[in-house]
Amino acid sequence: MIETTFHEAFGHAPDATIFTPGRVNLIGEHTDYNGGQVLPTALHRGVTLAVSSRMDRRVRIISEGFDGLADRLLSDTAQDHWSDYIVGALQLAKAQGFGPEGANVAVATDLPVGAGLSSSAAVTVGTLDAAQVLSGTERPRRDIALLARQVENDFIGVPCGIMDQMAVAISKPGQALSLDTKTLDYELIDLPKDYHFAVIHSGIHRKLSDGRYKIRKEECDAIKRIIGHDDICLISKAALRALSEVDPVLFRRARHCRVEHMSTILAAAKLHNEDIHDMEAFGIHMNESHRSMRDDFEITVPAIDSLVEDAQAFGAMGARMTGGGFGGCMVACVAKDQVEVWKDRLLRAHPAASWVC
Ligand code: GAF
Repeated sequence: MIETTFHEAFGHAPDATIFTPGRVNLIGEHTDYNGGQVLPTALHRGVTLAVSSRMDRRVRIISEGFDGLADRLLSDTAQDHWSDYIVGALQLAKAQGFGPEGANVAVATDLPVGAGLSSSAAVTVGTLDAAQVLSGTERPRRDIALLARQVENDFIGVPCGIMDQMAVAISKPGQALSLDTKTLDYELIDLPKDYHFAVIHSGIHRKLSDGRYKIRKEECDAIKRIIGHDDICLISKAALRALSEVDPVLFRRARHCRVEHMSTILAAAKLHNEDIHDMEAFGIHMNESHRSMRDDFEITVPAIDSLVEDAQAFGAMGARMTGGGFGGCMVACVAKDQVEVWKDRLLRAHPAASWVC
């Protein structure tokens, strides 16, 4: 129990306990910093924070998943340590006028580490929510998501988009968040009840801060400079053709964004019915998305390609890598009455992989 961990570390009960879900993205990868569409959903698994205020501008954090107690100053800079996400979020909350002077925090998660299921977004959004509870204030969910991204971008130094923070701040398990990342307009769509979106960890751990995500972001920045606007997902056919003559790598990156954005819009429209034909179409979009991530955006790895291929071959409606790439998880859409058989077969064929949910 997180309250017990908190009490043992700090000698008193927490003032608030907050659960924030992780997320899995069903389709729409690397579109969120290019003005495109995404379709994530919250998981039942996530991050729980127990908190109380301090008055001495210190942040003391005990984690059930990491060793020891982190003893930080509220004014600290990032130290490449797991506690940075909490310190950064509390610092920003204070600067925005709703944070405590310091805090005691206990953190626990049942999300696998390094799996690309947005544990860091859950920690930052959860910490900002904790600051709201401690200060008796409430801001719109979009604002909390934007502040959480600011922590990642400016304090941690990861140039991520807005998908993860919006997903964990707004969607609930069983609901997909169909989000336009340019306007932040969104629709919550109930997921079809006869299908399960299975999340399987490849066993390959990755960190967004390891540099490869940043390279893709820099390639997209280069495309933006060439085409003269930020909306790579809306790049015209003519501009795409012109790009293919200038730089074949950037051409493939841009083609991924354009195709992925369109597929995400079309796939979201299919979710409104339980009809098998719609779910077949949804699955085809998932499969195409994986192909595009593998061949054009080049963010998959052979072990995940093989996991995805088998997931498709063993009867999923569709399957794809999910998240920033280079490891982490696969998501597959499977008819509920086939999940057990499908899962046993897939995990037998891929012993390094593990079931998340
Ligand atoms: C990571 C990032 F944090 C998101 O913003 C998004 O770009 C995703 O990778 C790829 O779609 O989760």
